[in-house]
Amino acid sequence: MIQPRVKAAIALGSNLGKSQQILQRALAQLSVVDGLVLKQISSFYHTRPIGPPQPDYVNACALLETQLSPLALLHCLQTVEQAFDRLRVERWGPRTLDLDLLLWGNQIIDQPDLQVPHPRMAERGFVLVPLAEVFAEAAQDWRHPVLGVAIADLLQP
Ligand code: ROI
Repeated sequence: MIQPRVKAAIALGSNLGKSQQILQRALAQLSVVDGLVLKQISSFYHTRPIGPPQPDYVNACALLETQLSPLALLHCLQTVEQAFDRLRVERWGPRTLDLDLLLWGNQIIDQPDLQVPHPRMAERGFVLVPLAEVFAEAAQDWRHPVLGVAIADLLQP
């Protein structure tokens, strides 16, 4: 059965290894996944770490159209993370590659292994700034399904 295409948004982050290259290669891997089309990629942002002291991050966001279910998309993101030997020593510590599913259409999902919208996205500048960039280009009408506001408005003080 052909599934309809749903808009989804992901966040990318890295602060171990050649972070910029890692994000570029992760995006290249995602671009060849069946049932997934990369529609928009933000600029890469150098950001100060939130959490324990560690190297600065490179962060970005991407808008996708996907025929994958939320869980299938999550597994796909995890597979790409593993391909980069995702190394994460501690929960809030440095990592080679972090791929987070932020939004999947307007769905609200609250399962032990998957929460969408991502529960901490609205308070993280390193997510909201790149996300607002891709939304301004391609998804102005899309609102945070829980908070009911446009992504750009989450950035307001
Ligand atoms: N800090 C920044 N700047 N960027 C991240 O991607 C990031 N990811 C994390 C924590 C440790 C919360 N801090 C971060 O998981």
